[in-house]
Amino acid sequence: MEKGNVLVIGNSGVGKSTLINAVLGEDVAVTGWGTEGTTSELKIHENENIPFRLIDTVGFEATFLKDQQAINSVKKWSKNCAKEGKEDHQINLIWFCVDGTRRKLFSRDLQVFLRATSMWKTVPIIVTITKSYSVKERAENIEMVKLAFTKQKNVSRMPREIIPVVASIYEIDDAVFSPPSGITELIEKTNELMPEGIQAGENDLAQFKLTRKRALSQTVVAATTTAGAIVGAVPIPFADGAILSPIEVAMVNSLSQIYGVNKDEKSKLFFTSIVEVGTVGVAARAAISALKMIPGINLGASVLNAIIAGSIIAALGEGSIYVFEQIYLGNKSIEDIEWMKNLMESRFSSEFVKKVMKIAESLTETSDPKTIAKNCINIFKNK
Ligand SMILES: Nc1nc2c(ncn2[C@@H]2O[C@H](COP(=O)(O)OP(=O)(O)OP(=O)(O)O)[C@@H](O)[C@H]2O)c(=O)[nH]1
Ligand SMILES: [Mg+2]
Repeated sequence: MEKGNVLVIGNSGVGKSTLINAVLGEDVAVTGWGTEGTTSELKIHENENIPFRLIDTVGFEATFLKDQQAINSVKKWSKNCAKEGKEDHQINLIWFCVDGTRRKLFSRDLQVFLRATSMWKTVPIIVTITKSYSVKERAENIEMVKLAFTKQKNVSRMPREIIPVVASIYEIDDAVFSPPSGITELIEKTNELMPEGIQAGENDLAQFKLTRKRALSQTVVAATTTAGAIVGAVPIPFADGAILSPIEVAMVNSLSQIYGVNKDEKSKLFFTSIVEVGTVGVAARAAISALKMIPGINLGASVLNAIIAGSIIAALGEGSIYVFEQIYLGNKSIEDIEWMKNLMESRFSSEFVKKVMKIAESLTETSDPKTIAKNCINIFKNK
């Protein structure tokens, strides 16, 4: 069976490492007070008795800078996991440790926690209230945690369980002590939620990758649109739409690489067709003549050409992002050329002309290519 990963996270000194040792039944994680016993880097612990791995993290501190370091270390680890071939290092469950003796879950702690784990949007959360020595206070502490989470309103981040624990015996004096408790319950609940956590971890990772790919792609489209607007602003008759095609080919190639769609013998036709749609004089000509017909628009040839060039590239780029995304997700393949052509052509239809006119209306005779490109990108961006 697949071994899931549990991220153990919370403020410094709450007892994360002590809890990990208690669950694994051996002293593997460094614990203690002060800098001596502090966990200074992310560490994975496991043994054959427990069907999941435990990831000990750097604790959050009361200062902004230290928090930032702790947040970044979790984020960096998560991002590393997103790299190809490391998918089994995803996070499947989170234990958010809250100190039961502190009796206050500051909303700040919760914000820091949510930020550090923001990549794992649907992974189940178990809140463990550590150092729950006082049996009397346990119910109150659970309420406190519930309330703080309810206030942040994000339903998918609500904890699935809130479990008070004592990880190791706590002696009040020679006769009075608080025995370990909650550990077996924590293990049981973790096992129970793990199948769902494995699914959620996969989904969150896939979603994260998709969001990253799209963001990266949009920077490529933005840069290419700017380049296109600059080239377009050079006063040459635009009918020579071919002038843009090297830039467009480069853009489409970069986008396909981001989505891992290879350019080979098999996909040749797909690639040539995608650029053809973008370089078609049809769309450009339609747009030019439409623009010339609007009364009151008098932008001059170079601004007009820059608008057309920027619009064609932005529309082609965003259309390509959508197309490659569908292929990456497995919904379509490079054999679906007709689908791609229809989709791209629809992006260059009357909608296109309307958008170009909207851009033209927001600009003036003296607008520079960068401003023009920015307007084009905003209008054509996939929502
Ligand atoms: N007796 C007792 N002591 C505990 C318990 N949990 C934590 N402690 C003590 O609290 C101190 C801090 O615990 P750690 O487990 O090192 O805390 P941590 O969250 O890993 O701290 P950082 O690594 O700095 O983030 C240690 O001295 C532990 O012995 C518990 O259940 N019982
Ligand atoms: Mg520690």
